[in-house]
Amino acid sequence: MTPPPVTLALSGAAGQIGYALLFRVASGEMFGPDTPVRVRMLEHPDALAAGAGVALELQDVASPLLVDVDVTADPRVAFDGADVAVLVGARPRTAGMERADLLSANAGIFGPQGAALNDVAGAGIQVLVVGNPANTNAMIAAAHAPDVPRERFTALTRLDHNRAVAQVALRAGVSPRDVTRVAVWGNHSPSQYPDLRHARVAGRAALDVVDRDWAEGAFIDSVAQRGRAIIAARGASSVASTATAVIQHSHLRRHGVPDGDWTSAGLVSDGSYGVPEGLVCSFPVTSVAGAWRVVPGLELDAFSRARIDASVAELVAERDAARALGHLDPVARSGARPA
Ligand code: NAX
Repeated sequence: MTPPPVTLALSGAAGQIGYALLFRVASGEMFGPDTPVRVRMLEHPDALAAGAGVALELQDVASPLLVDVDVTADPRVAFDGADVAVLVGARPRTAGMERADLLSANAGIFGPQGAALNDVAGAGIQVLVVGNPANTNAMIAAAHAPDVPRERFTALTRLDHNRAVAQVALRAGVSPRDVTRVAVWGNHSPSQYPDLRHARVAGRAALDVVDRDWAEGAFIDSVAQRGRAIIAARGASSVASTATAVIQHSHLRRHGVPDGDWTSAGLVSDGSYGVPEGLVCSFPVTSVAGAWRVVPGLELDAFSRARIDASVAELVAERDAARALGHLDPVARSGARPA
């Protein structure tokens, strides 16, 4: 029997990541080979024509899974009845822009999008924020959606997780499939902490396979600076690898993480591991019945604690700046959806 269609709302759909993602959605990679999908492309008004062009091309693959595709600049139209919202469209930092300006510009996007999700999205809406600063944008969107459970808002750190797995596999000379229990903690920024303390390589403790100096130095830098390295080499930021990570994030949530392994995702903190409640922080996670769960009970030594605290301090600073600018002011429940 054909499963019911999934409605995907994708912001920034005419951009680079959108273009890399949509055709894979249409071929069934994101929601499964038999699951029909309705695509709602959300774009900036200036990019509606480009979005319409992408929609034409999407029709041209003649995918039997693609029920329909619409393009709009109105979040309330794009998110109406959506099951999954992937929020990619963001304001990039441009020359001379202060951090506060960047936060404000993005709050002006993610606040109203959160409010629209609150009022019109489907009952089971799941939100993945990709546009940077992804963690704080997710926190702002969640703050504007008081009727949507917090755990439905996530920020993408699966790309960082994949980068970490790949570096370990290269170092150890094994397949990425043999590298498990890597964790990425903190902000999706150069302050992040890719952690091998609990990782396994072909069934052995990772730190018995790769040397500790590398794990605490060059490895962390190579993962945390990977985005910059790609921009320097390619002249453009990570696109196809980001689309892959979006697909995997969605797939792992729905179908679960393989036994004995975990992935990483930015979740609204419930205070786990001393991360202040309400921050959107990357944790090692599994998925149970379609809901993310932080991996409990991991021991954190002094090195890990200091690394996590440093990245969390950056998230606190972003939150405080957003709060000072009024972007986290309490929003009344609209009553648009049941509690
Ligand atoms: P592009 O500039 O190619 O595309 C962005 C698209 O967003 C554009 O089509 C633009 O018109 C649209 N947009 C702008 N404002 C909008 C709004 N208010 N509503 C809807 N759409 C809007 O950038 P791309 O390479 O696709 O990257 C997009 C974002 O992903 C950036 O913020 C980037 O920093 C972030 N990334 C996040 C990653 C992660 O792992 N979390 C990794 C890759 C990437 O760097």
